[in-house]
Amino acid sequence: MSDGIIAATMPHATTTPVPPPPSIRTDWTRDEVAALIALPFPELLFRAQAVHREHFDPTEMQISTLLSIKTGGCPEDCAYCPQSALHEDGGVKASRLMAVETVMKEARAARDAGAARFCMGAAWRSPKEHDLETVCAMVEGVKSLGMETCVTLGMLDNAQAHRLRDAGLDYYNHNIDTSPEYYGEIISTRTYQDRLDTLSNVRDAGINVCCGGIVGMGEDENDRAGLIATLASMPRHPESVPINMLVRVEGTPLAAKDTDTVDPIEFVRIIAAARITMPTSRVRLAAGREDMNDEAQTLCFLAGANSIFYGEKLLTTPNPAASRDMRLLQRLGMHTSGA
Ligand code: SAM
Ligand code: DTB
Ligand code: SF4
Repeated sequence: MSDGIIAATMPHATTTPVPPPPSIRTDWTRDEVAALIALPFPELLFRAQAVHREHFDPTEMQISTLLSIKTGGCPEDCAYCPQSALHEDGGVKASRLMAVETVMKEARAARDAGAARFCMGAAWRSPKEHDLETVCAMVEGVKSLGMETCVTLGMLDNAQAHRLRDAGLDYYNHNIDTSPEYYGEIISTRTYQDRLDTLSNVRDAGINVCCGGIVGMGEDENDRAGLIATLASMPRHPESVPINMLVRVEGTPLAAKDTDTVDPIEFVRIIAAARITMPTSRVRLAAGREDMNDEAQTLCFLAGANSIFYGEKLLTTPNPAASRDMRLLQRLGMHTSGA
């Protein structure tokens, strides 16, 4: 009996692992990534652009719009996040899960403004039964508008991942945030392994993985190389890799911590390393663009970032106005894409 026949007769046949194409390496070491990041800048950018052009049109930008469908009051203690209920200085006000119709209205507006993907985020440790039901209805509704869907709801078990897959979910976002060593400085209420387990449940259910991290939390160069090496040595690379620059939000522990802001050139180096090591992934220049000038963002695009969050708000913090982004893409002779 062939493998195909065995897989077809098994429940959850989608769990059969699909190996990466032979040209895609999944064995990147931290030292190799650190060496890439440290290359002379012209050399690094040349390599990143060469890899980018092998797999993508370098003039094309994927755009996704975010919506916080359930804001604040989160029981996790992520030190960067304004939505944690555990930060003493409060943060954002907690709200209940939005109604499906409200989400649809926002999704329609995002579609009409040109977004191809709609990403819905909830400040949960993991979704509760009846909430997951509602999120599945949101996914079905947004898909019916012709958009790609992404949700980020915290930890998922295997059955929850399959329910979202059955609702037609395209992407699940769950970030590893930083290196395994630095992680404990940032979050204590869930482990790195918890995150990897959720990612493997998402992957096994056949949902595309969106997974990245944050730069600027006080981590060192070794941690940044560790973040990229961890992503690039996953058995299958995440299809989307958001690289966030920390947004310092008043009331969060990281806003109070005396850490240096990241040199924009150093940030571009991380983007380039992500592009070189994960050639077929969408590398997203995610949070932090509001504080970046057009020239720094342009360098990120030249280093291989080919996705952005689009619309004036991320989840709770500001993002550049759509008109500013469109003007920048026009100045660069770039255009937006579907997926
Ligand atoms: N609660 C869910 C979870 O953490 O899995 C989903 C939402 S959470 C806000 C999604 C991601 O946004 C985090 O993993 C983190 O990487 C990023 N993020 C949150 N706050 C941020 C900030 N202040 N600056 C940069 N990135 C941030
Ligand atoms: C990701 O990596 N970044 C997005 C999305 N995935 C969910 C979230 C950024 C949040 C920035 C802080 C805020 O707006 O609350
Ligand atoms: Fe909660 Fe997600 Fe914020 Fe962490 S990042 S506190 S899990 S909303």
